Amino acid sequence: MATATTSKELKEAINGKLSRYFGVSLAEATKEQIYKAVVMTVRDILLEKRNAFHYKTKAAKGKRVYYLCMEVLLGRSLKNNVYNLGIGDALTGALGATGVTLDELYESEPDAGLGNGGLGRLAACFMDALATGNYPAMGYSIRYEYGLFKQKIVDGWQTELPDVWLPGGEVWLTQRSDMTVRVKFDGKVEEKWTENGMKASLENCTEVEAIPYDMMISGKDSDAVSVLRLWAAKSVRNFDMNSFSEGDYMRCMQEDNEAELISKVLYPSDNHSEGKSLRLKQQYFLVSATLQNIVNEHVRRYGDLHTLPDKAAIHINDTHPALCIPELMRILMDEHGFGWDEAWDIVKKTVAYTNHTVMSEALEKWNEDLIERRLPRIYAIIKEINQRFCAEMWNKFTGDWDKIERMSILSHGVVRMANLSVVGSKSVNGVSALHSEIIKNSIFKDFHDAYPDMFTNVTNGIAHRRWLCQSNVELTELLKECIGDGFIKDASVLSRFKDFANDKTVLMKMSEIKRLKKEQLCSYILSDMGIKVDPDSLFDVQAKRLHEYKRQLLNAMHIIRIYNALKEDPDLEMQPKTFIFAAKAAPGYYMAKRIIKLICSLSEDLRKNPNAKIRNKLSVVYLENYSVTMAERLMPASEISEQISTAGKEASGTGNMKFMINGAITVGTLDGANVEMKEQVGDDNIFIFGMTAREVEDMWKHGYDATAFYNNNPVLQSVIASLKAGFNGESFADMANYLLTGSPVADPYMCMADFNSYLDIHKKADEVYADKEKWNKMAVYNVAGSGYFSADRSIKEYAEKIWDLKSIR
Ligand code: 26W
Repeated sequence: MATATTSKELKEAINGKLSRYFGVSLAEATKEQIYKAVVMTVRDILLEKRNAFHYKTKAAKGKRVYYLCMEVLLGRSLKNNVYNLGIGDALTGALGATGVTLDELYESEPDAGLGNGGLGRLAACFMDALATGNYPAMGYSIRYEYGLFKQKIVDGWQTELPDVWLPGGEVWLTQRSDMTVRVKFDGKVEEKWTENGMKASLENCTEVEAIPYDMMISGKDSDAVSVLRLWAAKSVRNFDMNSFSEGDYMRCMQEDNEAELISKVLYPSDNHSEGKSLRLKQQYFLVSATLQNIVNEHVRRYGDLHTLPDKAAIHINDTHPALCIPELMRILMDEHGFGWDEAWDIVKKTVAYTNHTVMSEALEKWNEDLIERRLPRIYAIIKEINQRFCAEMWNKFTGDWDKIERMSILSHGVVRMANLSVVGSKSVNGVSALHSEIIKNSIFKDFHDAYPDMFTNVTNGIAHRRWLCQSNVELTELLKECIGDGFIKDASVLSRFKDFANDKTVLMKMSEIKRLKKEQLCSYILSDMGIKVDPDSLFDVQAKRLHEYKRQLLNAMHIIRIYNALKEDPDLEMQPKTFIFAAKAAPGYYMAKRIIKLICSLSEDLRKNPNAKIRNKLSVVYLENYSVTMAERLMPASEISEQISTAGKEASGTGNMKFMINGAITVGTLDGANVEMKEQVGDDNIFIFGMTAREVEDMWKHGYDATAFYNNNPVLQSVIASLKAGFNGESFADMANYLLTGSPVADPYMCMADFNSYLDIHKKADEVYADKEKWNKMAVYNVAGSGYFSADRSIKEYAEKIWDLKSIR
């Protein structure tokens, strides 16, 4: 079948799907049936494209990249694929008289929320950029049955509900039973002498089937299609007849459930490792299934595994898939007869690692006995890797026991996954210039001393076609009028928009577009949450995971400050403001949930304030259930983007880039990619405040004295007093204590230290906002400066600097 791309062909194809799968014609079909038929049709186009690209890659004997990640936060797919394939008009034509529009179909798609936040969304943006750059790429993750929980706010508290995405999302997945593999857990290592030396195998182990489901991701006007392979766990069901004869039917069924639990649900913590056995199983499940798949395909194609490093780059996205290092060793040695040195050489030339966080609670450490029990062969290999590595370090740093101890993979009964990742990789990179420097001087200092050349930086980027072209059509049209459409494929072209910074008509249009996007957001908030928002107010937005280090609390303190000023003088002249928050908290993270409660109470308190003068000038909105799709509505409508983490803590941030490309102005610390954003737009087009990473370090080292800030600052005193007095009938004395006295625990993110500087920068932002032309000019510079933060650029850097990967043309 030739690829359908005209209206007529698409209509025929959709009709075919409807009659074959649902027994209805286009005229009779429900919206849901049409949605599914359209997706199946698009999927066919992608499959055909992928096959053609596959063929080309094979002919060129091209190297491939394999990107391993425990999370992929895809959001919706239909709009993105239709856009990238350029078949929107044809599809609209095909839908013709059905009465169902393409937009309605887009809206009916559930988000694939198979990720928590930045890490997972980055993986999704990268799949897009890889395809657009014509790189042969496969992403690997888990086909969780339940994605990130749905957030429901009840009386200001977050509650969690399961996210059932498969019924609407499954239609994107193509089951590849032919590539099913088995993953082994538990058991005992048996070593046997064979002709090829000692061979280890696992006896009495538990086996789980890993079934791959493929999802295609189209590039923009390119030949390549990225394949995302998601593994689902299935019980092997070789029923234990003994237990059946004993009538232990229920036990059998329970074992079934245990196997399938592995791919049941995404762990909802972000930047916090829990050390749970099921999570370890998930990680090994992903890693083992993926490596078996990569190795099988390589052997099928090339017959010999010695060439693996020339044909495959295996990338581990944070330490979560780090077990791929011992797993590749296992496969090479136990299944393909390689000796240790040969196998290690291949691993070290193939695997590369990206670090995404320096937060100590996020650094994964598994109990040795857990790994030993669950993965005995892997444990033995890790021990051997460690022994050899420590011996090597002993030669390099003879006598420096402390250093060697710090670098050791095994220590005090735990396996340090970050150390394993560095030891087994050819390259380690951070995700922004600042972060890449910090890891060299902090968590990986010893490794950097030993192998300085291993370390590099690749600053994150975003799929600018999704975050600009698809979610802000109006701004995209304006850009096309001004600078042509070259930026769609090459985001660096956006810099030409600078030339329009003094063009009054363009500045006017910028402001009209922002206004329109704000109105659209307002109607969405009204219809979805029943909350009325004033589009004439300034939209000041903080949207990201809820975490102490991201300092939503500092934002709340600023709002309390304004509230207090208004209570004192309701006639205070000020630009009316709406502070918008969107964030999910890890279910077990009490402090994060408490911050949500504070924001919601503040919001209610303001809503109930009897004085309309106050109400009209200040409001707070907490958007429930933040998701990729919500972000696509939110970013284009934002005017101020809050990127206010304690400097040194946010590895990069990618939300910051999404706001920027939509013309929002950043209020931010010199943290993560904010530093480079400032370089791109110039000091005058970003609002920077607060301590630098070095100042933060110093202050923490020399003792952070919150009370000193409090004693010298009456404004801070009034904010603390208000927290104690409370909002909407509830005291937040606990938060006041947290900020002030370090009780019950100290605020390690030092909100009090940056408070003054934060107020000052907001004052400055207010002044500029009053001068609309100046503000719009800043917005122009931000859009123009955002081109660097395209994922296309990030991927090109990975391909050149780390993977040695060529695009196939
Ligand atoms: C094991 C628990 C756990 C889960 C997720 C630990 C750590 C993570 C992630 C690495 C956290 C994360 O998403 N980090 C974010 O990665 C983004 C993409 O590089 C960066 O932009 C963010 O700054 C960083 O917080």
